[in-house]
Amino acid sequence: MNHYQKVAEMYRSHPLSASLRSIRHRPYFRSVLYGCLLIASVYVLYSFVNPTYPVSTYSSFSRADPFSGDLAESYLPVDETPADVWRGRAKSVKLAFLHGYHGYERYAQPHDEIRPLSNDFIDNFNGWGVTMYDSLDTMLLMGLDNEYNRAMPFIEKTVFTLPDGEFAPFFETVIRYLGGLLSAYALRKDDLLLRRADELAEKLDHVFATPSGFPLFGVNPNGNVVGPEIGILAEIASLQMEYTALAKFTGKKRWWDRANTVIKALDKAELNKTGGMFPIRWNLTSAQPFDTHLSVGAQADSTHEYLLKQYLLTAKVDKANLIMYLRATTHIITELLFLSPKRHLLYVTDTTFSTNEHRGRPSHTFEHLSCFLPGLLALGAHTLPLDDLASLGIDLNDLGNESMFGISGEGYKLLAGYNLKSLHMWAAEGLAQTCWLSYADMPTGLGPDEMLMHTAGDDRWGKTVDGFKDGGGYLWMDAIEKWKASGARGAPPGVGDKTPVIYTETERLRGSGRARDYSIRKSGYLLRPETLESLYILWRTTGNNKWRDRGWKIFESIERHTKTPSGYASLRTVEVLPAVKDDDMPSYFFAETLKYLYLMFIDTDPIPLDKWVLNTEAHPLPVIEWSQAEKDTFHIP
Ligand code: DMJ
Repeated sequence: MNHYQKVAEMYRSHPLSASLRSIRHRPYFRSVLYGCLLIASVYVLYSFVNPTYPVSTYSSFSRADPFSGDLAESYLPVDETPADVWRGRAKSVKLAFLHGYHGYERYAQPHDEIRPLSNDFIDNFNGWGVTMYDSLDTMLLMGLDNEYNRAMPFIEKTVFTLPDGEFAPFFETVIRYLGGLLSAYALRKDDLLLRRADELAEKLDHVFATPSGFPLFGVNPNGNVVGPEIGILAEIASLQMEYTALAKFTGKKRWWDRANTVIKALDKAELNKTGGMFPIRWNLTSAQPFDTHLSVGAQADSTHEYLLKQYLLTAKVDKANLIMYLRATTHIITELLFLSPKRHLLYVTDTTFSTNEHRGRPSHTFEHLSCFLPGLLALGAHTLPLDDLASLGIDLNDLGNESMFGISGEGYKLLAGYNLKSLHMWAAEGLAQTCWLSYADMPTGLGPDEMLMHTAGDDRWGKTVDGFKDGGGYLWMDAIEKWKASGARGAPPGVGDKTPVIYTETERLRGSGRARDYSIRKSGYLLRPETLESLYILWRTTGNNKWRDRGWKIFESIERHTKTPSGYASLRTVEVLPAVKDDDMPSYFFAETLKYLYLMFIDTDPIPLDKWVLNTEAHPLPVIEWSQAEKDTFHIP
């Protein structure tokens, strides 16, 4: 008798097996046994078709009082991870940075980016060494002086020129190169960095040769420019922070004028057709919107981000940006946020208006790029007196306009009656939860680039149960009332922890399975930062360690599935194991992804959110207070 036969015999002769055998042979027990099996199979089948998920619990939600907006320490789970473990995690991130950056230095410097599978290089952002520029301030924050010192001679020698017929993409050049130089200058005060930043801005300056003062798409430092008359929102209006910081550091009025022209044009734009929010396409001659496509994702994201951040960067004196931020977020919250039908995932999508349609039509696309929004909303709730706008002389009622399409002005009135700070935090936590789940649902633990959310009718987060026109209450208004009445139990719709659903291989191949409430449109993971950015800000603003824990899980997945001998590689798909890599390591991986992870795990806060503001490429800039002399020179009221 071999080993397996012996084991089988042992089980056969076990008294329990014997009694089960005897039960199986008695007709009464046999029917009970088969009955139970039948019930169990029906239950399993039913759960597949109509799955239930644990209801969000209050304990997983970090705010106690929707009206005061105060953090309730007693509700925060205790961090069970010892401090030295967090320190070790921060060190692991630093080692990851070194691994990737040394790969770049060895195989690609001074070109733009390394190809981490072939160890080739690519010049996709002017060929001036974008990885170095984007990495400088992360090195300084991580205390990597050797790497910083090795980069400086290259920074000094870069020739900001391009062959005829080639153009620097203005937006990318500003957020990566200029932002990188200014941020490193703010941290290290090395004059070379500022000199190079100023010189680069000079080389790019022809790009502003439009009647509106909005920049064109691209510029050759020889003076030639390129780009259509219809520009893209994110590309024409994401320079305010960099040019304001440059003006402050150099004392040059021209740089402030560049920023201020854009701010003023945005402020004067006609937004009645889009509910007070900026659409994606703009006419660079008239400085007016060209379409009605509203989004916080690709081609739009950073402009919405810069409304709040420019206000914070300029020490909260520039009210125009604040008001534009309040308008944009009111429209986003009331019209662009949706709940999925089964898991009640809160997500943000884009909408388009057909002629004279009162309400935009949602695409239900949910982009990884949009996952910066929860962090932005949390940052706003943390830094603005949203629960007391009157203290700033602002009444939300006045911001709405009865003739607006998309939102009738009524939305503003409704929101004005409630605690805006809590609403923004709820939206932030619900959205961050969905962004995190898009990672946790995948076998790689990394999130896809784009999802198509399932819908069952009009699931706007802010929709009334009976329909807007019938004057019913908003869902969340209902939720607040119920919450108050119930003594604060249960999270608002879409907020709170949910269980991940990882598909089996059969479900993946079939393209459906247990309800996840979405299908995947673009399944790659491009080493993007947005979800980590929001986890970082939520952790800082709520103090709830669950966000930080999730950051660590994502880092573990990055290490496990994207690492190569010379760096880290984007994934072609997050849906299969072993993960399939792409020959690509974007510079923002060093500027943003690894920086947010590091800042999340260290036990100090070198760039507090009330003293530093991160540009859209995560380059921190210090809050700027204008002196009277600067106000006079720059004509700042
Ligand atoms: C970054 O370059 C910036 O954050 C930009 O604003 C959009 N997203 C990429 C990374 O995903």
